[in-house]
Amino acid sequence: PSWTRERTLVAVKPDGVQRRLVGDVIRRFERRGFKLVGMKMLQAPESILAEHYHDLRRKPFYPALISYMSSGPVVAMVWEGPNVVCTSRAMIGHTDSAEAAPGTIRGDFSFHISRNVIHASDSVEGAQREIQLWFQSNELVDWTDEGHCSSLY
Ligand code: DGI
Repeated sequence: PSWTRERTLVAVKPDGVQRRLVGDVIRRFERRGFKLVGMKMLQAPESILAEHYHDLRRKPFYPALISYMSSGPVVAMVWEGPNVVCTSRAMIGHTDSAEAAPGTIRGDFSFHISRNVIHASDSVEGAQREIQLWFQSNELVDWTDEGHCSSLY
């Protein structure tokens, strides 16, 4: 492609799964034109969560964060496309739901930072690290639009 291939990790958190928001999240990323290259549902193990939130380990809310993230399965996804890291952050909205603009995922579905529905990597380097943490390389699928009618004309 003419852009350097960029990927990001998006995860619907346990509250998002329990509230049946997975489809809406996928719809928003597809509608934007991003390409889904990996997806799985899992009960996140403590080892992944500890690594994922390593930088927050000394924060007072850390134990509650880990317990929230363990309260049910998450749906982890890898999305690909130009500027996908930055655009995904704009699409999910501010970390603190109270600050999240309407139209963003958090701004539409959440009113509190402790139940903010979704995760998306906040930098290209962070995304690479998080994708490696959550996915094996054989769980990521390279595919092209060959079967779609737009490739026929
Ligand atoms: O990348 P984000 O998820 O937007 O934000 P982050 O990496 O700074 O924090 C990770 C998660 O930790 C965030 O989605 C919700 C939780 N968190 C962050 N700051 C606070 C918090 N939870 C509570 N209860 N209070 C906080 O101040």
